[in-house]
Amino acid sequence: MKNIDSVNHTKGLSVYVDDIPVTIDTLFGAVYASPIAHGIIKKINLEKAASLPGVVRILTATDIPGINQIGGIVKDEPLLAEDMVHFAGMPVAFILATSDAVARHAAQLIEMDIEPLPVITDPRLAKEKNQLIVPPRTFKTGNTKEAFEQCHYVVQGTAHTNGQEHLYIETQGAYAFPVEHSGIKIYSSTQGPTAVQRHTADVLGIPMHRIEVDVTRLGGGFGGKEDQATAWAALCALGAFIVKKPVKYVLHRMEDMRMTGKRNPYTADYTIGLNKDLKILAYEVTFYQNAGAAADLSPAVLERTLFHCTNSYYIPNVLATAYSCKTNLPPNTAFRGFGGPQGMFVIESAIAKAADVAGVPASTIQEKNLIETGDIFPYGQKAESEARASWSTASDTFNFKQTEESVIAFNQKNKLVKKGLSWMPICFGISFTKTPMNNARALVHIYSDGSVNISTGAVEMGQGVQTKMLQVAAQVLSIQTDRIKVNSTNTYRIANTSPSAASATADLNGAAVQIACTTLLNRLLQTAARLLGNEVAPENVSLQDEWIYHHQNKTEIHWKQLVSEAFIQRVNLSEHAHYATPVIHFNPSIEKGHPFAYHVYGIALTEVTVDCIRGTYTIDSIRIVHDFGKSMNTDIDYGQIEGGLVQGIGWMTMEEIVFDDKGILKSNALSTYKVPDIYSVPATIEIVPLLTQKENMAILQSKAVGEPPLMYGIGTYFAIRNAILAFNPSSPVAFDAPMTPEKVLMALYPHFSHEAIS
Ligand code: LUZ
Ligand code: MOS
Repeated sequence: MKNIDSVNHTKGLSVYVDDIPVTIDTLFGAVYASPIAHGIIKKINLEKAASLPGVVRILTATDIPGINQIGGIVKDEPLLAEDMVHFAGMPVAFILATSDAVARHAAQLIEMDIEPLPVITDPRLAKEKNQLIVPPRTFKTGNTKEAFEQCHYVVQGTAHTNGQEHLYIETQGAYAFPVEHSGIKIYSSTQGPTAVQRHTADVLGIPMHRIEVDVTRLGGGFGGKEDQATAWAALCALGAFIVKKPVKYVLHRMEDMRMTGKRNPYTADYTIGLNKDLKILAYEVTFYQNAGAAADLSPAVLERTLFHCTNSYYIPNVLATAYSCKTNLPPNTAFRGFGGPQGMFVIESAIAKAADVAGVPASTIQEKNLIETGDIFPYGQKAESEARASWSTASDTFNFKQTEESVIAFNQKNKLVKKGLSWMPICFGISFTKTPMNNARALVHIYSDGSVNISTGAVEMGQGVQTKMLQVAAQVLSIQTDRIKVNSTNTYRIANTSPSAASATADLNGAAVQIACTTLLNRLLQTAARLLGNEVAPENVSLQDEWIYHHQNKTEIHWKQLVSEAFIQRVNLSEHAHYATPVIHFNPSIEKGHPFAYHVYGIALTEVTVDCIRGTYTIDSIRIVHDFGKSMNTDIDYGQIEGGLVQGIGWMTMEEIVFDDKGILKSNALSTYKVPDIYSVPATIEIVPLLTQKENMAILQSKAVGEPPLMYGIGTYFAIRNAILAFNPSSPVAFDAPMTPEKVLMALYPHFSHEAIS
């Protein structure tokens, strides 16, 4: 089935926040944000800005009727700065004006007297000063100290990954309307309508039931709108609440880049120990997460890093500690993979370094240590592993041996152009790591004309979740897809939603749709049995392609007639259903449990070519074997793999976030922050499904696909590294992503200093 949005997207008819028709009395908002990263506010001068014609009102923290707080996990994040600023870009005031241009002009006229305080941008320094967001976490299994003593190879090192800008095509934004009885209706570009509702209620000091949040779709989220859509929505709501007029604020790209958090950068120290046979016996790792100036989702991201620190390998002795470090950067946040990629980069670095020391290709160590079904992850869950199946399918399908030999032959023939290969297995746990978040609801109405309307907590952000919701309903009810409409996501129809995140949205909401539709179907089958006569038992009646069957005989009763009869017989044609993932649990006091419904596996084989004069590179091919379970929509799922892969490549190679030591973002526009484009994607992307037909807890057996493929992109880093080593085997190539062309050049010619090259 095609994505239900594809035609309107192509025609430009799909509606985003900025496309909602603007009412004539709408006011436009603009944020005045702190120009410096850390300081004490002495004085704010609003006079010049306030006197600009068209400025209606300027709101500061003192105007907030409820509490000035939007922190989710930790209450450490004011909506508007009070007496301190903690990062450059921190909102201080919100201007309401009659036009967008006037509001932004006024923001430039605000003056602030700030006493600067020392700025910390380095997480290790923050840790030294004991500036932690939450207490550290440690996952432990076996005894690493004893295990290292039995190791033939013990290798230590450090690895760093930088942040990543979400760069959703649609920037953050909201449009809030005052409604009667002091209520507010908010259109928000958010992955978490309930988070917007709850925090806005807190800020306005009113109950949640007065706040309706409505989301039709997002032009991308990638985690950046899981928690960080809240501020703009709450500010618009605050304006609408106080001035009693609609308020709209859609951020410009540079405002968005400057004021919002990004993927958490990490730096880590590792020690890995292997025996003579290259079995990994022990792994110790310490992660320093750069959280930025407030907790936001960083504590949960930190947790997912620990869950993924051994990727798809079985390691019997593990000691992994993670620190969430508070720095003066915009609060970092969820980003596709949510700490998993950061953890996986470190184990892959450790394996690559161990391979250098042992004088074998990394793939030898990777293959020997793949996790098997029955092995226990460091957090206590037993694996249902597809790691080896993925590896061997890829090895056969993509001719590992031959590819390796052709790369060696190429490198022998060519002096100034080198190829590199890498294998990147992935293993990603599906479920929110916070067990209570794994639930969802659906509301399904069948109207008397036989048309169906579905509401769930799922937010469409381009990932095709609404298409999947529709498919689930069509399959259970056995009706044509064009009889079904999926509604916007709205907190008045569906309450207490978890954000659309963790790759789990289709699983959770789809299961709720499945339950609701099954209940409705059973009611209708009882109606059909009554229609067919006294002797007919409902168990012998079924609905197939819109027709009622009795035993396997088609009857004269069509869906539309059945619904119409049910309506006349006063059968309930609406159903609200709740789903909570069974089985999962986790005990953080011992850091053990069964946190994931299942894992998604796969492997990518990456081949790159490096120009050893210029340091530039091209990705020749990426060949993937991916564990889809049984994909319910291959168009959508292949699209997720291609998109995730390219986003992962961007993070690993070209996307370079630069803050100066004063905490000011230098890469603050698309002219200084490079994302992959059509010229930089691999010439060949091949995706092969792993054919397993096992039971799993995914919706219609179709495993979650949103985040896992991003981590295939990590392979590109190691393929480039191998090409560099083919040119200069003694290069001390650092494990320091992204591997930009500049870094490649330095690594090819390490005897030149930075100064000599520039
Ligand atoms: N968000 C969240 C996530 O709140 N918890 C998670 O475990 C998670 N995982 C991936 C992406 N977003
Ligand atoms: Mo996400 S990183 O699943 O919002």
